Amino acid sequence: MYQRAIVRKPTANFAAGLTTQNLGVPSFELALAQHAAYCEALRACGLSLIELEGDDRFPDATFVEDTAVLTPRCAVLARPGAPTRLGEVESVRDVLIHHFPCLYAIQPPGTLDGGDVCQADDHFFIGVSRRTNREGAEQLAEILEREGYTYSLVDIREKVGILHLKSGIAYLGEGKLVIVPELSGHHAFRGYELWHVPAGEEYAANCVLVNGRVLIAAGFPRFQAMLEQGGCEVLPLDVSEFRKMDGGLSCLSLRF
Ligand code: CIR
Repeated sequence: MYQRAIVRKPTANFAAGLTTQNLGVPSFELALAQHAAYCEALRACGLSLIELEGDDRFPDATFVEDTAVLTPRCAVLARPGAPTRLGEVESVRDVLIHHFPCLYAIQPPGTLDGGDVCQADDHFFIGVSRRTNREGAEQLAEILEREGYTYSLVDIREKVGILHLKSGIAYLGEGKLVIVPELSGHHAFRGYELWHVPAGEEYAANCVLVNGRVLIAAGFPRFQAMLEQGGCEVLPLDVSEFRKMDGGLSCLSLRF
């Protein structure tokens, strides 16, 4: 069970962050309202929130998940692959040192975005992406092994439209893995019960299981129906403004 989550509201210059989407300029007001609803949903799932101050030097800093990897045994400070995001880690470290006696950090020349790391019980899928380089992925793998976890590396550099590994997969517990068609043939996912995201609804793959409920992006009815028919309690949330900046649901919080 998660007890806490770290979140950070978007700043007024949020639209100056990085994006590969062509969905228009996000509305700051709407992003704030969507973020508030997201925080409320986390609280409804029983989490108490640690809210970091916004910092307009870092317009992407609302996507806090990219700054660390949190596990029940240790935390690892990430080293974001986008140079404009490197400075986001400092304020997250200042929080994590109070909660994780065992705190590691990815070192240069390694880069790693938390969005490339998906925990499935005691196993971790680590994406090698346009943000996470092999060096960073291998550093994380070594740390996780030391802590008694297993891992597999998944190279997504050639996968069109998948910025981070968790843009394309989500673990729902008990061996169930939500997955987009582009990734479903990868050998790392053999042995899992694959829940295929319907064509056209790939964005919804980035969902997150929080204390028995699955937070999903609103507006993906076939995916939502699939989860409900599979017995999940689903909480749809509108994250349209974050999508415009390449962000999904999971990246808006660090849960532990
Ligand atoms: C970026 O490009 O870094 C941000 N605009 C979006 C990051 C989203 N993070 C994630 O999917 N884990």
